Amino acid sequence: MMKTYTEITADPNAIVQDLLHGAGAVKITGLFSDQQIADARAIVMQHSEHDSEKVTHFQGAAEEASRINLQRRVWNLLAKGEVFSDMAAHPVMMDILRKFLGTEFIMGSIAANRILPGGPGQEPHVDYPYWDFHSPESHPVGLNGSFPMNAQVSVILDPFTAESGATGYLPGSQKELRYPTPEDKFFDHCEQMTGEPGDVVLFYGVTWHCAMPNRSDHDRSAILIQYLPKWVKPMEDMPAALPQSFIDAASPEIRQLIGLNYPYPEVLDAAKAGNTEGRA
Ligand SMILES: O=C(O)CCC(=O)C(=O)O
Ligand SMILES: [Fe+2]
Repeated sequence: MMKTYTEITADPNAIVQDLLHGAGAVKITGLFSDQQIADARAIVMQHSEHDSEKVTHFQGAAEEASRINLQRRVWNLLAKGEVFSDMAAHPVMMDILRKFLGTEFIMGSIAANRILPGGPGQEPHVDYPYWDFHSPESHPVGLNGSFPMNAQVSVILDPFTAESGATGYLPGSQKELRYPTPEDKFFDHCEQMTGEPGDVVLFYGVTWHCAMPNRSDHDRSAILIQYLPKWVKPMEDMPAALPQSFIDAASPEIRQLIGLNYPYPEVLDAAKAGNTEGRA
């Protein structure tokens, strides 16, 4: 069972322990105002009303393919409203993530997942950069979950209930880095990350999880933010997708998050002698 923290009680060290050795997920309340949630939700709804062809993933069984247009993504949210920069760089989250992923961590993606009434759930999975861990041989030998290369944040925009398809997850499954198999009977054992609009769930992405089917009569949207250590290749190419005016005006935190502080890969032949501070 995941623990709940408030903005005031959030102790980064305790949360890091919960992510690594406890349930693998925590809920934090009180980070966002009703206005911020309403703004974010309106933008997500507007951008997903007629645009269901965007890439999505973990789409579930073939028989659900006909309903896949009921699960909709909105990518590159930093470009779509200032509220998403406030969400990405919330100081309470930044503090926890510095402890979990190292002080110079980055953001790999900020997108919305909207599941309309009747929309299908996903297959249980682990998240990027482990999401092809069904082929462990494509990763370095001995890789395990003892140190994190991912943290996931869901900012909940609609009531997340058992009925509406709150994210399902198996507490403790982050302790062994592997994909769930049919024998694990994920759906018999999973709990759900239920919450109210404005609640935040922070989880370690090697925890088995998936969106569940939306059997309610209302939309079920969340902002999904992926954070990574500085040296993991991000999933969304944010510097390429954002206008130059956004980059010029970005705060130090947003510059860090979109990867502008970490120079590699770099053409080192062209690097100026005076520029080599910190390199071997
Ligand atoms: O929307 C959700 O509940 C979870 C989505 C998810 O896990 C994913 O797309 O990787
Ligand atoms: Fe996921």
